[in-house]
Amino acid sequence: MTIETEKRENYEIKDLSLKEEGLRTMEWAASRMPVLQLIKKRFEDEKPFKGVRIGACLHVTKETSQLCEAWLAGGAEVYLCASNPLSSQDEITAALVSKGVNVYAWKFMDTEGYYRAIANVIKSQPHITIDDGADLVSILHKLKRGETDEEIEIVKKVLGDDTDIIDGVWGGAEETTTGIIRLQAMADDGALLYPIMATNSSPSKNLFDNVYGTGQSSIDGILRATADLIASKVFVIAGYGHCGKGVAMRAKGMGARRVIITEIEPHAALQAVMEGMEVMPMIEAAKIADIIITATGCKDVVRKEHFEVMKTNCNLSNTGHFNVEINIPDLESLAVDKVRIRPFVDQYTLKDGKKINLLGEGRLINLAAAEGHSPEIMDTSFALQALATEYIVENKEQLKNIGGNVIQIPDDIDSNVAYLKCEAIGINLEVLTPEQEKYLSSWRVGT
Ligand code: RBV
Repeated sequence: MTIETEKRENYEIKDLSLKEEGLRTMEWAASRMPVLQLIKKRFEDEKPFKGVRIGACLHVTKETSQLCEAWLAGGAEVYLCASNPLSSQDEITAALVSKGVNVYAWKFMDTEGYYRAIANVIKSQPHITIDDGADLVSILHKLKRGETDEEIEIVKKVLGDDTDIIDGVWGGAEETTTGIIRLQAMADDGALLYPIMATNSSPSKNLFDNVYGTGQSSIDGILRATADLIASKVFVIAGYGHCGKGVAMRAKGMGARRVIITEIEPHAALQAVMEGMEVMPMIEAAKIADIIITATGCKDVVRKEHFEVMKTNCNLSNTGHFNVEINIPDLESLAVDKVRIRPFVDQYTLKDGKKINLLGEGRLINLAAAEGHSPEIMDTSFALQALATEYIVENKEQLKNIGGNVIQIPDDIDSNVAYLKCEAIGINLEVLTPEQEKYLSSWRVGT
């Protein structure tokens, strides 16, 4: 089904009249994102983005609206498209248009709409790209390489022959693990054409956003989709990276009877066991699961052989960036019937009458059925993104020499974000005495 949109040169969104609701929600988010507000205030005074065009492909949420406001305060022209077809909040898109952001995003975009939106951001000839999953970077590079596929065909309908835009880009930043993996693979192949700051690799991002953000918002997504009880259930999590750890911790806290992890990596598997969880292959876990959630960044984690052994009424979801972790074509091929039971639940009936519930079309459940991570978490993630953007402007000449590499946000920027967050939420730290500093820095001082 194609959603009807409202279109102008500077936006394509669902409904401009949702603006007031969006503005109220933006205020709600602002009051929970103190670090970003501090940065916004400084940007307002210093105007680091005067004359700078920022092209961003992010989940268009109330939290992202605050990052956009910080960029606007700094004098930027901002072009924003969705990084997932299901994650945009339509009231926020309307409010952002009223603030002067060029927005191309709506909830339930189809493939055509999704790539048309990316094309509109590319058309602005951004100096800086901000990605969540690397779709914007990927399309820019495909255009440069002169490749054609279904996505590029859609993009070209917007751009015409004017496709050589990448040369004007100074640098970019990437929000998520999956994006970093894609970009690092490009860099290793010599295919990446400009430097990208790995926001996701900063401790102030992945120690909090990926663990506690994903932990809470994924459970929130499952609950909003199903309203099922978690206590007493067998809860299976594929992957025990930062995201899997967060989900497992919260599933345990909600009273799941068994929390089971599937892993390919021995350290992660051992960590899970030490935390009191079970570890087993998916083919075993699938037989007993009430709820399965994938958090691996890999494809086909749940596939035909697993659907075949599942219990009836198993709830299946994904919190990884792309909808490839659950093999949906396999599920479709086994099913004799499919019914949308609730807004984010598709119930598949298999030949033997067994029911399998796919949540949020296998797209990241926290953003499809819920609202993504809470503002308190995105405060630090987007503070880093704001500062990464400023870093790119300040260092654009040096970045030319770095070329197509994935680079870290400098440590001092990262720790400053963490210090500011502590201050904002009233956490007082110890301070080293001069003797302690000396002790820690000198190898001459004995034990
Ligand atoms: N994420 N954004 C939000 N509320 O805007 N919630 C989650 C939001 C990001 C998060 O940083 C993660 O790395 C990425 O979405 C996964 O696509």
